This record gives sequence, structure tokens and C-alpha cells, in this order.
Amino acid sequence: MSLERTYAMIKPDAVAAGNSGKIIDLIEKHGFRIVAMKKLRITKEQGEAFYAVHKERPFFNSLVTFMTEGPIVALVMEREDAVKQWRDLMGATNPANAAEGTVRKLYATSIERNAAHGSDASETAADETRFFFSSSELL
Ligand code: 3AN
Repeated sequence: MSLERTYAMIKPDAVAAGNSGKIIDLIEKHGFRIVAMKKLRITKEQGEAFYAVHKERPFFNSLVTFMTEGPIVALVMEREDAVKQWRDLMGATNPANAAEGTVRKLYATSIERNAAHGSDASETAADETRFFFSSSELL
């Protein structure tokens, strides 16, 4: 299988709790190459645009408020089967259902404050990457 890229975020809860380094360590230990990485604070407008697919969901406003409450770490990462491998390493959306050893089992505190984001498909990963990074930042 060929190399694939995915887009990841370490969410404000995990950054504030001082867990970003541990999550980056897990990412590298699982064979991902970090292509790009930066710490930033998402604006309300960016949050609404990024999560536009969830606009009609009851948790939309709360999700945008959470994602803008403090800095995140945005990453582009590469390995074989990257989209699925990162989603497996993150674990289930609800940490109550997340497998042992996953990022969300280790560091999430609720279905909303769930420590990490991962693209759901290669095409989404490309869109989400463009949202946060210019091509010259992909190394
Ligand atoms: P995932 O991040 O596992 O792909 P999505 O895309 O269904 O899950 O949800 C995006 C984000 O919305 C989640 N990471 C979580 O922060 C939030 N979220 C999802 N479902 C709920 C829910 N039922 N209540 C509150 N927040 C939710």
C-alpha cells in the first residue's frame, strides 16, 4: 500500500492539560512521519467553517465554543493507510467506548472534549490540510 496523509488536531482540552507531547510521541511511535505541525488558536469563523458539516447538530455551537477556547496543535501526518491508522489510534468518538491505549481512552474526558481530531477520508484530509497549511509548510 502507498503512503497516505491525514490531518489531525490535538484539541484544546488535551493541549491545556499538557498532553500534546505525549500524543505526538504516540503518533511517532505508531510510524507516522510528521509532515507539518503548528500550534494555533482557531477563530470562531474558522471553527464554524471547519465543522460546517455538523451545522444542524444540537452540539454544533458548543463544539465551536470548545474548539476555540484555547490553542490546538494541527498536524499533517503520513504513513501507509494513514486515515484509518490515525482513527484507530484515536479510538471511538465517545471515550467511554474507546479501546485501551487509544488517545481518547487515555486523554479524553467526554464525547465533546475528546482530545483529538482525525480526518474521515483522504479527500477530507486534503481539504482540512489546505484549511490550515500552505503547500510550502508541508515538508
Ligand atoms: P469524530 O471526531 O470521531 O470523527 P464526529 O465527526 O462525529 O466524530 O464529531 C466531530 C466532533 O464533534 C467530535 N470529535 C466531538 O468533539 C463532537 N461531537 C460528536 N458527537 C457529539 C455529541 N453527541 N455531543 C457533543 N459533541 C459531539
